[in-house]
Amino acid sequence: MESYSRRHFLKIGAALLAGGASIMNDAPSASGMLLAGKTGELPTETVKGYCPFCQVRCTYQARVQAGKVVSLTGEKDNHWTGGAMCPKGMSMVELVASPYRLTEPMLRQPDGGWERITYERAVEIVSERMAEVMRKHGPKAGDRIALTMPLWDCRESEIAALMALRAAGSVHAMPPGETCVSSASNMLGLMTGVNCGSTKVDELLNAETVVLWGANVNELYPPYSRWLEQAREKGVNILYVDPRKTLTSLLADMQLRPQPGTDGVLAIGAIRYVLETRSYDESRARHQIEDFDELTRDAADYTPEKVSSITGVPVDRITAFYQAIARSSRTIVWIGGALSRYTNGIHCLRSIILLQALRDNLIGSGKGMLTFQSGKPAGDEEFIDHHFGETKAPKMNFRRLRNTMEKGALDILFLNSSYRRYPDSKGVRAAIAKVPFVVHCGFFMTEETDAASLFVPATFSPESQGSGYGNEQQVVWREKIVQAPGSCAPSWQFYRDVGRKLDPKRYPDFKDPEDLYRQFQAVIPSWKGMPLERLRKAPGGVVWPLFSETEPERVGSVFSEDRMLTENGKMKVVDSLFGRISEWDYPKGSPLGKDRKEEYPLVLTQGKELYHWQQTLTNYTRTTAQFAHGRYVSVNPGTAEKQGLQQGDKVMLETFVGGIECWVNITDSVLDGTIFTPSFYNAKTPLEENRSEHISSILPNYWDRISCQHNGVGCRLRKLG
Ligand SMILES: Nc1nc2c(c(=O)[nH]1)N[C@H]1C(S)=C(S)[C@@H](COP(=O)(O)OP(=O)(O)OC[C@H]3O[C@@H](n4cnc5c(=O)[nH]c(N)nc54)[C@H](O)[C@@H]3O)O[C@H]1N2
Ligand SMILES: Nc1nc2c(c(=O)[nH]1)N[C@H]1C(S)=C(S)[C@@H](COP(=O)(O)OP(=O)(O)OC[C@H]3O[C@@H](n4cnc5c(=O)[nH]c(N)nc54)[C@H](O)[C@@H]3O)O[C@H]1N2
Ligand code: SF4
Ligand SMILES: [Mo]
Repeated sequence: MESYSRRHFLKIGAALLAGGASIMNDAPSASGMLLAGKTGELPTETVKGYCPFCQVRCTYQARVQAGKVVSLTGEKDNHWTGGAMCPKGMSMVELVASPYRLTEPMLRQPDGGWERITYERAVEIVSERMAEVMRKHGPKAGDRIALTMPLWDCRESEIAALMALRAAGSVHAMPPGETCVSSASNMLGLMTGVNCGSTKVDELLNAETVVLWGANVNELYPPYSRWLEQAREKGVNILYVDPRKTLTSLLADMQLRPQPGTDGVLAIGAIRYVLETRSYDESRARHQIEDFDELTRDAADYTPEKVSSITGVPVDRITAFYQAIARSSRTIVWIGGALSRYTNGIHCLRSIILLQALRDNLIGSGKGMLTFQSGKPAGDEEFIDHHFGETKAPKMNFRRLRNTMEKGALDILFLNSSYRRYPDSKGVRAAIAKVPFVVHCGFFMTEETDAASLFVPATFSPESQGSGYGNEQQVVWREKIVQAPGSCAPSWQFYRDVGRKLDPKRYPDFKDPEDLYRQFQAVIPSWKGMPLERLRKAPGGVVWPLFSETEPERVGSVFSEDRMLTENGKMKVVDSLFGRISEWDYPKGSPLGKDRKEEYPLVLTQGKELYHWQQTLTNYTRTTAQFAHGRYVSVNPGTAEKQGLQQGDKVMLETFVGGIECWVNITDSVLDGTIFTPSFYNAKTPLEENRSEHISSILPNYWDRISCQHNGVGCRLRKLG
C-alpha cells in the first residue's frame, strides 16, 4: 500500500490530469496546434451548456476542439440573460483544465496520508459503511448519516444524492439555502405561500418603482443588470438600500445607506408613513392582510425621527424614500441575501412583505418580490417518495447537525459543500473531526479535502449532461461537452452507484441524467409539459411548472387568481411563532445595540464580490484571482483617521471569536464605524492572491430561528508591524 503526503499528491494529481488528457486526445492539443499555426485545420464543434455557478443559470455555446473547451459564448437568444455571462462562469474554461485538480479517489490512512484507490473501491467502501450503520442502528440509522449539499453540477446529481441518503433512511441533507437567503424564502413562503420570487425579472420593466433592498445586482447577478438598465431607460424609479457603495449604486436614482442590520426599522417606518398618509386602499389591504388592524399598533412608534436615529439616515432622505414608495402604484422589491444574514432578519423581511401587501404591490404586473437564489421547482420529494415510500422523519438543520456531530452521534457525513459557509467555521471543523467517516466529493485540495476520510473527484458541468434550474424557475439542459480527466465521476453516477449497491430493489436504475430526467418527467405531473426535447431546443430554458405541453409557460406574477397562495389567501401581521414586528431589535452581537462591547466597537460586514464565486471554485482560477488584491478590509476615511490607519497598513481584523490578517483599503464606500471584507478567500488555494483564512472562521455561531447568520458582529482592527 502506497501512501502520499498531500504535497506529493498535488503533484500526482497534476500528472494524472496530463495523462488523462493525452489518452483523451489522440490528436495534438489545441494549444499545440495554435503554436503550430494550424488552428484552422482543427474541427471545431459547438455544444450547448449552462453555467451552474449561480441562479441566473446562463446558457452558452461551448467551442470544443480536440476534446477541450476553448471558449464559451453566452446564448444570444436566452431571454433572461440576453447572451451575457460573467467572469465566474467564464472561468470554467480554466477550471476544467486546471493543473490543481484532483482526479483520483483517495482514502485516508492511519498516518494521515492518502492512498489512491479506484472509483469502484470508493463506491464499495461507502456503501459498506452505510450498510454497517444500518445494521447497527436499524430504524435510527437515518439520523446517523447526513449530507451537506453544494450547488450541484445538475439537478439529477442532487436527486441521485438525496435518494442515496433515503436508501439508508436519512433525510438530513443541508441545503446551501441555510446560509443563503433562507430567512427570506421562509418568510415569503409563510406569508405569501410562495417561498421564492413572486414575479419575474422581466417584470421590472412594468414597474413604476423598483427597490433593491440589500441586493447588489450589478455585481452579483451581472447579466441581470441589463434589466435594470432597460427599466431605467423606461423611467422606472430605482431605489437602492445598501450601507455600501457598490456597482449597483451607479444605476440607482436614490441610495439609502442605513447602518447595517437596521433595515427592519426602515421598513416598519415605511408602514407607519403609508398608514399615516392614508396611501393605501383599505379594502385591498384587508383582502391581503388578515389581522390588518394590528399594523397600526405595530408601526405606531416608528416615526421618521426614530427611524433616522436608528438607521443613521437623515430624516429628509427617509421621508423622500417613503414618499416614493407611498406614491408608486407598481413596486417590485428585490430582496438581497444581506437581509437574511442578520439575526433580526425575520422581522425585517416580514415588515417588507407587509409593506408590499399594504400598498397592494404583490399581485399583478410590475408588482411583487424578487430574491436571489429563487425557488427551486418542486417534484424531487414526490419522486423520491415514489421510489422509497413516504417518510415523516423530521429533517435536521445544520445547528442540530452540528450538535449531533459534537456529541459523536453522526457516523457518516457526505461533505459536499464547503464547511466554511457556516459561521464559526473552526468550531464546525472541530465538530466534523468527531465524525468517523467523512466523504468529500470535490475538485481541489481544499479545507474540505483535509477534513475527509475519503475523497471522490467530481466533474465540472461541461463533463456531464444534465438539467439545471434558475431564478425564474426556468429549467435548462446541457449536453456532455468534454470527457472528464482521470477517474472524475459526476455526482449522479457516484450516488447512483452507492444507492444501487445499498438498495437495488428501491433505488431506481438509470443510465445517465437523460434517462433519469425522462423517468422523473413521466412520474411527476408538474413536469409533464417539459419533455427533454423541448428543453434541448429552448435557448433560455422552459419555465416550470407545466402540467401539459399545450399549457403556456407562466409569465409575470405567481398570484394569478388575485390572492396569495396561503391557505386562506391572506397573510398575518402577528405570527404565533415569530411574534410582532415591533419587537424588532439590533442583530445579536452588534455594537450598535445592547450587545456593544467597548473592545469591539466596529460593525463587521462581509459578502460577495463580482470576481468571485462562493468559498471554493473560483479561488483556483487566474481568470478571477487576477482581480482579487489579497485579503483587504474596507475602512471609511473617518474610521481610519480615528484609528491612525494608513492606506495599505497591515492589521488584524478581530472579533471575540478570532482574528484574520488583512490590509487596509481606505474608502468612503463603507460607512464610518463599519468595515467590509470579502467572503470568498480560502487558505489552501495555490493562488496567493486568493489565500487567506476564511472570514467565517471569525464569525460567531449565531442563528435566528431559521438560518445561520454572518453579519453585523462587533470587531476591531489591530495594527500590525
Ligand atoms: N460574484 C458573485 N456573485 C454571486 C455569488 C458569489 O459568490 N459571487 N453568489 C450568489 C449567491 S449564492 C447569492 S445568495 C447572491 C447573494 O447576493 P447578495 O445577497 O446581494 O450578496 P451579499 O454580498 O451577501 O450582500 C449584498 C449587499 O448587501 C449589503 N449589505 C450588508 N449589510 C446590509 C444591511 O444591513 N442592509 C442592507 N440593505 N444591505 C446590506 C452589502 O453591502 C452587499 O453589497 O449572490 C449570487 N451572486
Ligand atoms: N461568511 C460568509 N459565508 C457565506 C456567505 C457569505 O456571504 N459570507 N454566503 C452564503 C451563501 S449565499 C451560500 S449560497 C453558501 C455557498 O456555500 P457552498 O455551497 O459551500 O459553496 P461553494 O464554495 O461553491 O462550495 C461548493 C463545493 O461543493 C463541491 N461541488 C461543487 N459542485 C459539485 C457537484 O456537482 N457535486 C459534488 N459532489 N460536489 C460539488 C465543490 O467541492 C465545491 O467546493 O455560502 C454561504 N456562506
Ligand atoms: S451570472 Fe451566474 S450563471 Fe451566469 S455566468 Fe455568471 S455565475 Fe454563471
Ligand atoms: Mo447563496
